Amino acid sequence: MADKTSFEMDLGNGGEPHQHVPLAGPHDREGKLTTNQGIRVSDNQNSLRSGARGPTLLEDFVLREKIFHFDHERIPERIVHARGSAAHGYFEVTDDLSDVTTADLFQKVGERTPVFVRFSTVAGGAGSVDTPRDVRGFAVKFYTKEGNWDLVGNNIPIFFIQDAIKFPDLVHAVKMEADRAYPQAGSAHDTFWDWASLMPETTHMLMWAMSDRTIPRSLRTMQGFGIHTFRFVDAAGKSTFVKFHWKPKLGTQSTVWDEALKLQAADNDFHRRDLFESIALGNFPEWELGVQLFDEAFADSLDYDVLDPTKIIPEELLPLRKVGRLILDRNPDNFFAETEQVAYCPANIVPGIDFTNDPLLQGRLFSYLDTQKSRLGTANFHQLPINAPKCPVMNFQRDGQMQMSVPKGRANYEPNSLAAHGEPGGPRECPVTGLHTLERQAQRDEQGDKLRVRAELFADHFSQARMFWKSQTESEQAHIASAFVFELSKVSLEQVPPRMVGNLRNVDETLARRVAHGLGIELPEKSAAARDPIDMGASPALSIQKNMLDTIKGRKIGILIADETDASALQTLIAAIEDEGATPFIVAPKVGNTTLSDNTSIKADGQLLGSPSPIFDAVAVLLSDEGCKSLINEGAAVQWVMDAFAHLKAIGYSQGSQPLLDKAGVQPDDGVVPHDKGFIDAATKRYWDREPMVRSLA
Ligand code: HDE
Repeated sequence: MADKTSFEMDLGNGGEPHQHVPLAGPHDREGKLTTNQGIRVSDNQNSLRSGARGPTLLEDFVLREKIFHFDHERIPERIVHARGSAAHGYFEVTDDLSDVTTADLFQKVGERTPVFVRFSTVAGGAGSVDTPRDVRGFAVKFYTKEGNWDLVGNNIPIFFIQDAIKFPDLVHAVKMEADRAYPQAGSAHDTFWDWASLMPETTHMLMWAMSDRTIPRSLRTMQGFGIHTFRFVDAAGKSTFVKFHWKPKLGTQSTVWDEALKLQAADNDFHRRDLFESIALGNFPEWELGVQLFDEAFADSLDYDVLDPTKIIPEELLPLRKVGRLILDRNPDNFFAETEQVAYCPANIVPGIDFTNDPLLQGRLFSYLDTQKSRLGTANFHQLPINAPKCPVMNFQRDGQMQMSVPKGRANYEPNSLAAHGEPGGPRECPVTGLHTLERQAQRDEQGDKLRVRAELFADHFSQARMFWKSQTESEQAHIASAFVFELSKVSLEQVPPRMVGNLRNVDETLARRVAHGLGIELPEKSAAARDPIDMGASPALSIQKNMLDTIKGRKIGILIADETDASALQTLIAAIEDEGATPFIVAPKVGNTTLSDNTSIKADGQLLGSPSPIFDAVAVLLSDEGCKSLINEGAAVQWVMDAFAHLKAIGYSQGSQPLLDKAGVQPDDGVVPHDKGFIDAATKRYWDREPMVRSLA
């Protein structure tokens, strides 16, 4: 017999001798490798062949089963929102909503409901990068005692389109182009802007998409929104309109565009890693749930339609009622089984919640079941552990591919009288406690002839886009104008940029002029507006910068060291960062060992080349004179400091580091401080005023 491989003795066989295997009972099987039929495998290193150099035998069912299963490991990725990261956690009520809804999860302060939350980009494939300019999905599955409720939202409170019939066009236009299959994951290309510029209803969303909202710093620092107007229903059947808002505990934080671009090289998994690591470290991401509640009379008093998903209700006009908090405290055990197989569906509601006639929502109610069947392959996808409700499920649905439950008896129909014969008769409907669709009289425009039309106020495409623009700081406005310039500069269809700028003239003349100037084109004719915009004033709540929290909690601070870095300065800085609930991350030229000033040595968390400064929220450069000399001609070190400055981050420095700062072009400002004089305070902010020094914006 030929020799076995050298690793057979210690790999994969659980240390079991290869010969004289006794017949084992179940208790002997612990830790033993088996086939999917439960047969213990004797050799996981060699396939069965006829002679050491002979052909592999068809009868090797161990090999065949292993490869067969492997061949089918992938499932179709989501057509949109393919790239996602998720976590488990809970929702806790802080102010009960029993005055407006019977929804069980909102009845008692302190009540906790388990959740599974999946964040995603929209356009890119499952393996695409985490930081393109894109809307982020924010999907929450509440496993309530009354069944699953899915609030499948985004990090922006409105959407591109008003009617579901336009969704396939939007997605085709934004995803990689049909013939060339690029670009992956980004909207800066011909077909997206060709389509968007022909669809004035997208304008409000385009303003948000070109703002820093679409380049979030972390999934933990994004807002979330239910977008559509939903309804709460109370015990008397009275309905209250509701809009859902998630606000991150750490405040909303974004990147600057150059930083987002560089993150694509620095760490493709930047957001996924950040979420996973934060939870693993016990820095649990947290959001507050706020609701906007209103009635039909309030809705009728507005100049826009609450059924139009391209409109918001400003918080200043209708403040949020804070009702609960969402905490993510557990990473998935298995990415595929949970994050990939989770199936959200906006049609999953529980008693006490109901839909409205928002035409986009109505289309979504139809779509998601359909997509889950094609993605997960069977109508029984709800039985997968991540999708299964945590309350009893009983009905007469039977069979289908991959049926996991084994129902007993003959009762697979209803009505039946089997119980009269002593047989189980199965479950029965619940006229009182079951979910009732709200019975209500049709309101304005809710009934009539069958028509393919939109309600009148949907034709206002620009008022809220203007309100959004007005609500931003100067720096945010410059980012928006520059994002339009960046994206439209990538468009090769000559007719498109002028058409888009023509639309922007309806939003704001200065914005349009700045974009035209940035593109180097003449200011085009203003496009005709389907309905004249009205002036809505500003809503400061829409600005990220005006609402930033000055904290470093949950942030990551990079510290660049080299041989001879001052040991006590390093220890003091690390302690100060940790005291504030942030994470220090030591970067050095060599990851293994750096010898500090007191001859002790320290292991770095990352090597310089593999840990560029875009991955940090603020940085400190702690070099001695000698250490600085050793790095002054190192491109990665110069770039490290240069990027931190250009990305408007705080820089703490030791005296010895000054030559490196000088070479990187760092100019003194409030954010550039000695490492031991106010660095922690400085690190709570970004330095927007610095921006004109480092790049020209539109
Ligand atoms: Fe989705 N959307 N969508 N969508 N959507 C999907 O369902 C669809 C829309 C959103 O993490 C798909 O399971 C239609 C708005 C999120 O698994 C699909 C329309 C909003 C996720 C689908 C919309 C969303 C999806 C693809 C227009 C914000 C990811 C895979 C009528 C409120 C959920 C899947 C996750 C996923 C259809 C519009 C949010 C194809 C037809 C508006 C967060 O069913």
